[in-house]
Amino acid sequence: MKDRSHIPSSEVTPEETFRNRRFFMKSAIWAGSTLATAGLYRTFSPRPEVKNTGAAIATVAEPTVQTRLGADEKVNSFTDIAGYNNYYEFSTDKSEVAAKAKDFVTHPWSVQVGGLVQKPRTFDLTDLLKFESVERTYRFRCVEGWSMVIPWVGFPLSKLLNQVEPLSAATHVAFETYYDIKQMPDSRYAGIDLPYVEGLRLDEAMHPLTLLATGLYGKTLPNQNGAPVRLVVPWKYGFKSIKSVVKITLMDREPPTTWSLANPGEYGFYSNVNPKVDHPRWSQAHERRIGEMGSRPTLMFNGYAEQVANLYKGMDLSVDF
Ligand SMILES: Nc1nc2c(c(=O)[nH]1)N[C@H]1C(S)=C(S)[C@@H](COP(=O)(O)O)O[C@H]1N2
Ligand SMILES: [Mo]
Repeated sequence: MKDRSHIPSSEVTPEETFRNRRFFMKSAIWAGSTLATAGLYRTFSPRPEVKNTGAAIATVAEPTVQTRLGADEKVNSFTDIAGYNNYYEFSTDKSEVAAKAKDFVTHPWSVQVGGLVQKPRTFDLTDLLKFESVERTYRFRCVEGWSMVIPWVGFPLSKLLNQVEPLSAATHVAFETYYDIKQMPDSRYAGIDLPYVEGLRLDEAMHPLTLLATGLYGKTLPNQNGAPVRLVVPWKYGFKSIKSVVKITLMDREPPTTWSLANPGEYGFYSNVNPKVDHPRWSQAHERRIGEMGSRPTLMFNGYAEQVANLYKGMDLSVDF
């Protein structure tokens, strides 16, 4: 982490503490399938005590709730997560993104939220860090066929959307990534139109699993993972989880999305993880978990069917892919 001075110490968890915390998290399980329950996220393991080990560690505020939704699967290492990245603005080579994004300026930063809302508002980074932070360990499945398990830190997107009060006409949410060719010189080789844009239906955006992440592994989000704030939608292919967000716009129609603009036959708006709907050029039935040998079966909705399948009732997911 080059500079975390913009992150209040209350937001920073030392890795040491984080590792101890893993212990507690093991016992934390997804408490049920009914997401409508208010306060659901409070039913997990109690906040563990933070021991000051004497190192340069402030007594930090833990994310208030830790939830493991990667079942008992092994969490990927920080090195895996921060060293193997898709971020085409910086490089199309996964192993080069980290180095090329190293000096990306992520502060000051603001996210402009508008469109069909009662109270349009620009949130700067300090505003975003005021949302109560939670830690969520999610499976993450790239459309290319690899996956990881990632301990994100962030807050439900719904909390931000509720503050701007979507109008009843709003049905969708559009997202846009920061773009500056000077800071992202290799973006001229990206082969996609930039800025990178993504979108969700409003009910998907409001779903409690949908996060705005500001960290991972208890630390400030690395630039290569989409600092300072990125979307995480764990039941969809990774490209829906748009990085370094600067704009969120409520709309009354499906917004354009980068990969479906680039190749509509291969990438749809929904892009739900679905082992039964193959990519035109490869099967989606299995995936390679980074750090594992061989392959494992891909799960419907990436293993979150119980939580999200109801969003797609009545839809033909091979048509609305
Ligand atoms: N702005 C932007 N967001 C992006 C991408 C990108 O190239 N640009 N790549 C997507 C893809 S394909 C994946 S798999 C994930 C990768 O996230 P990670 O590097 O944190 O694992 O980010 C997604 N978000
Ligand atoms: Mo991806």
